[in-house]
Amino acid sequence: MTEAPARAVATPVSDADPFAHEHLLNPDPLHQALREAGPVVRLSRYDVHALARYEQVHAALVDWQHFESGSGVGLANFRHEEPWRVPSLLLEADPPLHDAPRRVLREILAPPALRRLRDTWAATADELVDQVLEGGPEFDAFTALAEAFPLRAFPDAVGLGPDGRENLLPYGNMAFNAFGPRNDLVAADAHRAAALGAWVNAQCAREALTADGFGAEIWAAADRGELTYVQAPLVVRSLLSAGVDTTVHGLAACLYAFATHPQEWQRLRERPELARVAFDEAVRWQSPVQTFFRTATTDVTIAGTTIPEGTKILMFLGAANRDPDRWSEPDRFDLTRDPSGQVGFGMGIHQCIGQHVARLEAEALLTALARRVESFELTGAPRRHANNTLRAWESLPVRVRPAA
Ligand code: 4MI
Repeated sequence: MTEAPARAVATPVSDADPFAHEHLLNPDPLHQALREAGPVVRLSRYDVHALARYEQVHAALVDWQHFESGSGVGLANFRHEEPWRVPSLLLEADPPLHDAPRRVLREILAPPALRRLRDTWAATADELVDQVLEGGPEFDAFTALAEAFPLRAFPDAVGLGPDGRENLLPYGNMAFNAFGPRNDLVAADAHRAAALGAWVNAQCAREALTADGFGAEIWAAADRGELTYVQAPLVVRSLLSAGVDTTVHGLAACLYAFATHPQEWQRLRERPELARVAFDEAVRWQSPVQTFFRTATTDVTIAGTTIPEGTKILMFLGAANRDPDRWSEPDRFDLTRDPSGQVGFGMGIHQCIGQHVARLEAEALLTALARRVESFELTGAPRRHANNTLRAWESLPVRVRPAA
């Protein structure tokens, strides 16, 4: 950290690259440094301002009038740069354009609408956990559970056809990399970007979707005039972009948390109704979505630093979720705390619309595990996967002691 020349306020400057592998794989030291540097930090590498404290991240998230999403929520500024795909009608839009797609999807993904999935997903989770445990007490909890469960549950709920589902995770990985700079991670997927994009877009067509899933409900909303027929496939695309990798890494965060906090696992086994709180606390503690950008709609002054109109602001959700000014013992995964207010799902008009789906998946998987697994522990070092936005995993080797 170095000091900028004294002006109204000396805004701290950092030349750190938050998208370097070092920080993506182990973000906590940089997060602490940025929080301690000040309420606003200029990142000289990218010529953007950054917020890492809870107070400022929260304030920016709820102030969509000054911090817009329509110019993109990644580093690329859609005012000057061509987006890599047609912008999302939800994520990369502001009121009033954002409102109709949001309203439609909110209804479709609201808790009452998800009730029909509860028993199905409980059975899917029981079956998966039985299968995994039949293979012996040692396995990779990331691939065998955190990846496998959402892939068994979510695509069917959307109404995807059987073919090509192996493209979902690579597409998500690519989409979340695309919010960052055009670094090595983006380059690594460049050769398949067109093919993955074409597959996903093809799945958004009405004909590609079953008659009984979220996808069909989006098209039905278009029939009722709540969306246009041009908007409908893009709203389906949002489900496919946001609905898989986020949940996979959120569940992985839970499994990692319990593998390293055996007392918390005992607490969950005694009170399985804590599964949902456990998921929210894991989302706070790990923040599967680490960062998003906004763009200043006017010159905005935060704590004495003026952010110029039209420039990007990087919000560190993961840093805000561990800000010691907001959370006591923030680095502890703790089922007795109240994690509500965490910003891992965002806050305000863009707050995650799929969070009830994710929580239901977590509830199904954790409850199934709590019945069958007395304890579990890591058998080796977990491996992270570098992604420009996600706090992602590659491997979580565990050994379990099955319940009697
Ligand atoms: C918060 S993650 C996410 C949300 C929405 C979309 C993608 C990612 C989208 O494409 O609408």
